[in-house]
Amino acid sequence: MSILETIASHLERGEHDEVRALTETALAESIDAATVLDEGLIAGMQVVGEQFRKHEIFLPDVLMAAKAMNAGLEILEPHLSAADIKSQGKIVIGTVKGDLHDIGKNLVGIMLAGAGFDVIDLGKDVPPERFVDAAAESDANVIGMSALLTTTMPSMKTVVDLVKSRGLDGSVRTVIGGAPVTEEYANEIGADGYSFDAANAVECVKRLVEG
Ligand code: B1M
Repeated sequence: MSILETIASHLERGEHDEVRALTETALAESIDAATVLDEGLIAGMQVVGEQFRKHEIFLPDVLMAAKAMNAGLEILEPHLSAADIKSQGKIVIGTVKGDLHDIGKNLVGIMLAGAGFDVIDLGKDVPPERFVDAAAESDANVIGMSALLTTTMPSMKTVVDLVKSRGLDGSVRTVIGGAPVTEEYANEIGADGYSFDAANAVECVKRLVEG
């Protein structure tokens, strides 16, 4: 078993100390941080999601896996972010109201900060008004929303509608993402952009800021 497969399998078992230590070892062995993320941490979390869907594991197991994922992400973060880059723009980001899934949103924030954006992270379970107020107060160029539950996706439309009704749609763009979210849904609700993963989110936000 490769070290990346070993990281994935410890993550599946929620063994955060092992995930942290092996993530450090992988970096010390000069494995690229993005590869450790994709083929170790995210690969393990995909298995967890599938097992949870089939009722082979339960919520506490998923929580342990999430803790292990965060332990690995903490080690990777400085390697995914780059310092001293001229600001590319400002983005307010958060997980929408009713939704507590923040691992993907955190990853998107890390990658955007690494690409030189000022990231204002509102956290999770963020009410629609809070996204729009924060963008207006901070003069942000973009609002980024994450949703992992089909039941919380409609909150994204509320935010898009609020941006329009407050007349901010000339200056503030909206981008959405998260496992159940699709490009079709983004078009349907009138969001300006959609991204399927964190790296793609950077490209999308750059395009929106450049106009
Ligand atoms: Co929950 N959960 N969960 N969960 N959970 C899912 C989402 C689920 C698909 C599992 C399943 O059934 N297979 C399912 C949703 C079903 C649905 O709605 N269709 C589900 C459920 C049902 C629930 C609960 C309702 C369970 C319950 O209580 N009975 C509950 C809801 C709580 C709530 O939010 N109100 C719940 C709870 C939890 C935990 C708290 C235990 C934990 C979250 C911990 C945390 O985030 N701090 C958890 C987890 C970990 C998952 C799975 C297993 C993994 C999610 C994850 O972190 N993936 C998930 C299964 C799955 O997604 N396969 C599942 C790794 C992460 C890197 O990927 O978040 O997709 P992801 O982010 C990606 C892209 O989507 C994209 O980029 C990221 C990086 O590439 N992206 C963006 C994300 N946001 C973006 C924003 C952008 C652009 C791209 O622009 C702004």
